[in-house]
Amino acid sequence: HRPRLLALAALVAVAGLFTAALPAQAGAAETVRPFADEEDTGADCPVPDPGSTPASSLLPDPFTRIDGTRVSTREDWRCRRAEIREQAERSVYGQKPAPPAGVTGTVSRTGITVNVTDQGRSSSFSASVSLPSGSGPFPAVVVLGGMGADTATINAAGAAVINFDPYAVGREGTPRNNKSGAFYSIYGSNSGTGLLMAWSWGVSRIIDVIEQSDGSILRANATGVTGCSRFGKGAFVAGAFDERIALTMPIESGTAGVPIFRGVAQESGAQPLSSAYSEQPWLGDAFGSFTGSPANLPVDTHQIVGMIAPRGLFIMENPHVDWLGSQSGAVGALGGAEVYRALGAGSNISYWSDVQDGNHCAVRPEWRAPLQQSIQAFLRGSGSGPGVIRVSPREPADLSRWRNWQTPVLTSGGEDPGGEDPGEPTGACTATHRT
Ligand code: MCU
Repeated sequence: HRPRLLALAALVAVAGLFTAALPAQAGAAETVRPFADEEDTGADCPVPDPGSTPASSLLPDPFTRIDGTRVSTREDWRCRRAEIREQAERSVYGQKPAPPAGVTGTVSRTGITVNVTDQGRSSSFSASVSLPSGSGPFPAVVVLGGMGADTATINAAGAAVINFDPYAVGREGTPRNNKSGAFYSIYGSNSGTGLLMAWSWGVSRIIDVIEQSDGSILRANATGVTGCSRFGKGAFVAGAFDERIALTMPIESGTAGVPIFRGVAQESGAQPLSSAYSEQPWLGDAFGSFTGSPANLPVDTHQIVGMIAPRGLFIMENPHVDWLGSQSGAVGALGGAEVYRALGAGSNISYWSDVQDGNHCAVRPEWRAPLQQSIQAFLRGSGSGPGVIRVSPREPADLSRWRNWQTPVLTSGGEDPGGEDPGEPTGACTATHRT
């Protein structure tokens, strides 16, 4: 039986390589799917009532379920992710409603219109489109809020840019009990859901419209999302809460974005949790009871990174502005990268904070090549992602100081794991390349 076993092992290994590299749905045996057809593949998972979780100043173990057992296979991640999703909605961002009863709209070469009906109410918004040269159909990157995203490079890489104004679905400058925008017109101005989740809902509804279109202009199943600063927070949440998004690229997102909550609370100069909570209703109302005690949070942002795994993710941070908490950003990325490694998709996540220009939301030459490579790999199906963790020596990060759990070796379908070996944990790390 040995040669057959070897052949099988080789096949599994090759399949593993392909899934890590290709955004398209590969063979039936695949377990690592770089994106899904559904917004939430874990909607059917049983999620027990978490009750109250014990306080911990360290990062919660992403691999331990609410009932205390640990995940052991890659397939287990789908329902473990559903638990994290539920906890994150309850304590951090507020509820993202299930897909609405009705979504209609249009896709043209210059714009997208979206009409949503749910719970007997309706609202609409639109976004403009700028296509790359060529005939298409094209993959697309939803750019939240315009600033900081290198739209010229996105177009040059062959992807359309969808310019989405998040304020159309969730305005800033309102009190928490009188939120407004297309999301709140449907779900209520006193909804406890924060703006970041409302924005993420807007991105999901744009994807619904692309899916319904005839596919002649924009390809369904080839959508990315990006944005800088407050819109980096939004891009991060959008990618985490819609599994159809194949590539997530948050830029300089700061507190309420990628940086771990437990970290920004201690990082000198970083925006305090209470400040991010009160500056705008970005986070859900429920987060108000955690601003002074992040140790009580049942989740932290490394698990939100884990919700994106194994899909394409490129986290960009600026270590020159203390307010942005990039050290905590690196810990969020490194902690979440452990989920990618466990799923055999370690090269699908990249982190890059080693940049020269200190200006917040500058368009940076250092990010051009990895951005282009990410679009090629995750939206166009050619080659693999950059797979680089490049932490600025200005803001070195040490994951080991933040965790007391180890990353399990997850099995897949009863076979040997087909992807890459988890290898050594990434600890203190400056300018480490991983491929
Ligand atoms: C990094 O994102 C925010 C930050 O949280 C705010 O405190 C600051 O006012 O604005 C940043 C931003 O969105 O800059 C454009």
